[in-house]
Amino acid sequence: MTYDENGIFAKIIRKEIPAKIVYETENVLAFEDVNPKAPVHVLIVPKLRVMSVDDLADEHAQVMGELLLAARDIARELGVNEHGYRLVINTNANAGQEVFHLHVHLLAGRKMTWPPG
Ligand code: DGP
Repeated sequence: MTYDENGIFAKIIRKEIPAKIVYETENVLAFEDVNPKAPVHVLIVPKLRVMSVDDLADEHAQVMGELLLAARDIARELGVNEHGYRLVINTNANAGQEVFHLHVHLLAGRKMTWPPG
């Protein structure tokens, strides 16, 4: 599989289709999930053309660090950091990945169960 330049998140990053953007830096974009699974459900994506964690190269370490720090800042901005939140990165078929542009789900606003189904 190769990265799809016309994929949904590539279009959101290029602002070709709308999304409720909650955070943006040079390397990272975050927006509300269209089909939320919790009261707060934000998707945090690197602007890199990377399909999944399995597609990462060592040179992406800096941007992936920025992604995690973005999650920290977004959780604080949305006021969910103290009660808590879950970060999820689905990778390939068994994890249920549907969109092949690497993304972190930030889920919050309700009690979550463990382990995930
Ligand atoms: P995953 O299963 O990890 O690949 O999650 C993909 C998520 O992307 C899923 O929770 C729904 C969300 N999603 C799919 N299409 C769109 C879209 O067009 N806009 C937004 N905001 N989210 C989308």
